[in-house]
Amino acid sequence: MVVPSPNPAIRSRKTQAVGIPSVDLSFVGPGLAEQLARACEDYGFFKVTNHGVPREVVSRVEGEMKAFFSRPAFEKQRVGLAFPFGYGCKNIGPNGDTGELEYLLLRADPSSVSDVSRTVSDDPDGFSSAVNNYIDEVRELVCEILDLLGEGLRLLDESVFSRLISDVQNDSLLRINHYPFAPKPSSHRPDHGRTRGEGRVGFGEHSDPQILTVLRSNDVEGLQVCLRDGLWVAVPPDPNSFYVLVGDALQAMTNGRLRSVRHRAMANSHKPRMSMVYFGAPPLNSSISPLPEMVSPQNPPIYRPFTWGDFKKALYSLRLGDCRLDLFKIL
Ligand code: GA4
Repeated sequence: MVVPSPNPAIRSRKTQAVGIPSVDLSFVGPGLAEQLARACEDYGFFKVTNHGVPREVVSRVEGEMKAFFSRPAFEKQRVGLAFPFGYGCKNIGPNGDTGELEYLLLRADPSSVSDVSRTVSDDPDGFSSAVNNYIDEVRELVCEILDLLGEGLRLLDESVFSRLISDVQNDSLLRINHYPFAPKPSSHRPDHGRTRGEGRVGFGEHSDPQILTVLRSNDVEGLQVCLRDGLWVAVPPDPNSFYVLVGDALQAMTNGRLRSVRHRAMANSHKPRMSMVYFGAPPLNSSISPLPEMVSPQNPPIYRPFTWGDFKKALYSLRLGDCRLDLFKIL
């Protein structure tokens, strides 16, 4: 299904049914790496099936998070308010962005998970092991995808992306978003926080700053992605699969050959939605610059080199929907 964009210029375009690419990781044979690289280039977004992450690992962490979000507000707030890590309700980031959601945002490392578990759960060891197992599995999945991408892009060093995520100092994050069901407002009320009568925005339009994002949601719709031609597409939920999104850092490293995908989440009016999002990020001191294979006299570097730490500083000074890579463009 294609959803009209809130941007009138885009809205007026003819919409058409668009399929979202799907990559079966159990496929053994030639062409898998190329198929995956093409999905990243053409869509910046794809679905992964037969990903190898055990169902029990997913359902355990999902159970822990359901229990967490069903606690009274004062108990959830014991984690500490998200500045940027901790429990957040409606406020996103430090610069005034808001959405119809509550969330838990954690560093994806065992010591941060264990700190949080002590305040959120009656069984901290159970909580920690559920979250850490999930993080280990999705990190492995991200590295497998990035190695295939390196192969599909025919890089000299195929592991150049995955090494950044498997580095012990990686700055990856885990975000669990809970979108409580938001009843449709009656038609005579003003259209606050909505995209022209299309429902309320759960999490506004943005791209992810990191290298690669892996997202899993329950069976409730809400995620929408913006394709290269400006069409917004509703992504059908599939709790048995993961969705993969290209981030800004990967766009910079591929000198714009891959582009980070803009996406948003709408609040569902019938059922609560929960998504678990792993953001694969490099260590803070890693240099992010266009790879030599992506640069030629015809394709001069678009971005000046920066460290992941520099980029983080920039993104926390901007709004959610801003195109932060523009700050690093060579003019
Ligand atoms: C968007 C992607 C991730 O959810 C996130 C977000 C972060 C936050 O919630 O703290 C930011 C946002 C995200 C980019 C701009 C800044 C920072 C909120 C915000 C307004 C965790 C991330 O890494 O960048």
